[in-house]
Amino acid sequence: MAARARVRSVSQGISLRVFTGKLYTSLCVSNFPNSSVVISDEVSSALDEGRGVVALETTIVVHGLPAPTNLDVAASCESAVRMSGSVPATIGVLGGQVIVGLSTKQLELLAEPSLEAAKLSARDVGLAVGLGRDGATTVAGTITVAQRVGICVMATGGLGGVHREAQTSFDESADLTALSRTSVLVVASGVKSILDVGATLERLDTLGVPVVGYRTTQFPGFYRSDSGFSIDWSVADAREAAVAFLAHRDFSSTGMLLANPVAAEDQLDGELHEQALASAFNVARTLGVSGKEVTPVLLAEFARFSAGLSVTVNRDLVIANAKLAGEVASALRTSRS
Ligand code: PSU
Ligand code: MN
Repeated sequence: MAARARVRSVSQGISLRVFTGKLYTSLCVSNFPNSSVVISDEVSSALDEGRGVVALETTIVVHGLPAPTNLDVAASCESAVRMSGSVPATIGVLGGQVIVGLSTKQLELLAEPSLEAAKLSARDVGLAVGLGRDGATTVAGTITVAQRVGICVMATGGLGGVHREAQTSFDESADLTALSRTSVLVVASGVKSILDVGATLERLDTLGVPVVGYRTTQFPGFYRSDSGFSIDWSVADAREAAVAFLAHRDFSSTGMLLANPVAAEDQLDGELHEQALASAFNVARTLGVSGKEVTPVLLAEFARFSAGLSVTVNRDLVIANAKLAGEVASALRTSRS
């Protein structure tokens, strides 16, 4: 206790000097006092009152969708959550502060290209805080922050996963491993169709993350309603999803993927999807991108090739996911009591 207290007071004015020897070890196990998570008043009172809260990510806004659609989609997702009776908590990092419940102005700032906000996965959030940076959080980054502040539902478009040719590139999104250790229910339209869907489902199995279809036993295909892969579980409504997640939490510390397919009438045409996919892979190969740039480059080429149709589908599905997440968050509240 005394050692901890001492470390805290010493590290108030932290300098590189403290990252040595014994002190370093103690610091690692103590709460870093300079760490900062700011929760907006609205989100904070919702959490206090036990209302439904839905975490929303910012990578899709900053790196996934083109301007000006990106900010419209973010606002529509927030409205969709509110219409479901829950409170949205859009998460990002500004000047080293993790903000849970970004205001419209803050989100605009984060999406400003000149800010060059980083793409923050789970492993990056602490570093962005420690080094005072700006960044948008991925699914992995967002659920890590969500769990830290007591939010257990999030919505996105498509989860990250195993990339095609991962056997040589080893490119597997940290969304998967983050979900395997973070007890958050993520609503998504499956995983992005740029990925190896079958391999991703196998990894989710290995990692102990349940995949539950919303009113379907076919795994959604992001821009398409059906990826062609079937899944074992499905729920009929938000209340069933909430009950299933609560029971899952009783036996496991992993998260859960609630897979919500885009409406059949809103999906991207099958042939156009195949052609856009081929073109996206070509562009990525020509540019020689790797790491965190792969997904944004593939999505951007999809948008260009389909003349914006993929963006419309992406918008429709992410808003529908935010709505469903809002319903689940509200149902969790009533199912608990
Ligand atoms: N869903 C979308 N568009 C996106 C993403 C999700 O409809 O851009 C983002 C999420 O932030 C997800 C990330 O975590 O893509 C995956 O990136 P990577 O493959 O580099 O892990
Ligand atoms: Mn990757």
